[in-house]
Amino acid sequence: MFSKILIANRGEIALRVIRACQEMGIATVAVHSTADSDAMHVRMADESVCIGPNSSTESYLSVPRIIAACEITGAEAVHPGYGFLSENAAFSQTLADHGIAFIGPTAETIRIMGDKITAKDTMKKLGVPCVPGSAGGVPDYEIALKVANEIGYPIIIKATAGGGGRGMKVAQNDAELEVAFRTARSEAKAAFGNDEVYMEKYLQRPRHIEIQVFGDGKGRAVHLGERDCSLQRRHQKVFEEAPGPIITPEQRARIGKVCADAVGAINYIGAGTIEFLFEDGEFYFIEMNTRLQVEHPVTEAIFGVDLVREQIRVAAGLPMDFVQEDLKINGHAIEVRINAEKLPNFSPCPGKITQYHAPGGLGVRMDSALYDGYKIPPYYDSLIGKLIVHGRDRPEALARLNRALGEMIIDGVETTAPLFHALLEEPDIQSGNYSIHWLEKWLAAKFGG
Ligand code: MV4
Repeated sequence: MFSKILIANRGEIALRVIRACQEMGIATVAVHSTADSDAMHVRMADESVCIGPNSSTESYLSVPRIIAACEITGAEAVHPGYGFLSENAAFSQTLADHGIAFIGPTAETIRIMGDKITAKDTMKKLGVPCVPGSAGGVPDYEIALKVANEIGYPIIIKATAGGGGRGMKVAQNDAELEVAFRTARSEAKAAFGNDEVYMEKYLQRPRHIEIQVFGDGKGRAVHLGERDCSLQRRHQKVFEEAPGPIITPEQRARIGKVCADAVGAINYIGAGTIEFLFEDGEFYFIEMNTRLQVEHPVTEAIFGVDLVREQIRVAAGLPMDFVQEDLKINGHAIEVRINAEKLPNFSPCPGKITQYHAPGGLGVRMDSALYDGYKIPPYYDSLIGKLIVHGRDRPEALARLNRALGEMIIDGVETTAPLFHALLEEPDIQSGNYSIHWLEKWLAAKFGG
C-alpha cells in the first residue's frame, strides 16, 4: 500500500480523498494555488505545497508543477478527484513515466473514452447497446444527408472530441441539417481544435441513467447499479438519486452485467461511469466517464462501500474488497448540489461565509470544504457543498432531504439551496416522474426565460 498520496484537487473532493487516506493510515499532501492558502483541504492534509497563482492553468492544471510537488514530498500516488486533470491521458502517462501511480485508469483507457467515436465503437463491440447513428465520423454534408435519411429525423450532431453536452446540434429535417452540420463542425473546431462530428438519432424525452462500474485492472469488474441524473440545467447536474426511480431490478441486473463485462474485458481499473439515455424501457450508451464522479456518494450510501478506498486499493495492486454477489442495494439516496450561485440565473456568487452550519443526524452526509469565515474565491467551480441523504425508501429520503435542508445554514453568499425546497413541493419530483428536460421547463415556467 502507498504510504503517501498527493491530492491534485481542491474543495470538497479533496477532503473526500483525504478522509479515505486518513482511515487507511496513508499520509496526505495537498497542493494549492495562492488563492487557496486558507482552504480547508490545505488545513486537513498532513502537508501542503503551493503550486502556483490563482489561475487553474498555472496551478491545479499544471502537470509539471504537480509532478514537482510529488518529488518534493515523496508522494507515491496522485488522486486527481474530478474535473481538472482527472481525465487527462497525458497526466496519467506522465505520472507513470515518473514512477508515480495515477489513481485512475491508464492513459490508453482515458484516451479511448475521451474520443467519443472510439468510445462508442469500443462499447458497441463489447455488446453495450448504443444510440443508432453514423458508423464513425461524418466528413461532409452530403454524407450527413445520407445518414440522416437512413436513421430518420430528428437527429443530433455531436463533436468527437466533445462530451458533457458541449457542441451538440439537433436537426428536424434536411433544411435544418445543413446549418446544424456546418455550425457543429465550426464550433467543434473552435472549442476542441478538432472538427470531427458524428450523428445519432435524437431521443426526445429520455432520462439520463448512468451505471457505476469498478474494475481491478486485471479483468475482474462489478457494477454498483445506476444513478438517475436527469435533473440538469445547461448540462450541469443539480439533483441525483440512486436507485433510479423507474429502473426495475431486472433492468438493473441486465444492463449492470453488460457494463461490468464490458469494463472487465478492457481490464478497466478503478471507478468509472457508463452514461446512458433511457427511453421506453431501453438503454442507449452515450459516453463513458473514466473518473470518480461528483455524485458518487449516492452509490456509496445505498451499497455501503467507500469508492475512494477501493480506488486506492486497486491502484496499489490490491484486489477489490467485494464481488458482485456482495453488492446489495439498501434503501434510497439523493444528492443535491449546493452552488454559490444566485437564483434565478445561477450567476456565480463568490464571497465570505459569515455563518456555516452543516445538517446532520441519521442518514445525512454533508460533503463540503466550507467553514465560518471562509472566503470563496471567484476563480474556480461554484460547487461549495453536496448534501446527501439516505433513507429506507424514496419517500423517507425525500422527507430527510427536506428536514436536512431546513437545518443547513450557509450565510454570506447566495446559494442554490432554496431551489431544492421548491423542487420538493413538486408532484413530479415526489413521484420521480421527470426526464432530462423537466428542470429547464420548470425553471422557465417559474422564473421565465
Ligand atoms: C443526446 C440526447 C438525445 N439524443 N443524444 C447531452 C450531454 C451529453 N452527454 C449527451 N447529451 C444528450 N445526448 C441523443 N442521441 C440528449 C442529450 C441531452 C441531455 C442528456 C443528458 C442529460 C441532459 C441533457 C440535456 C439536453 C440534451
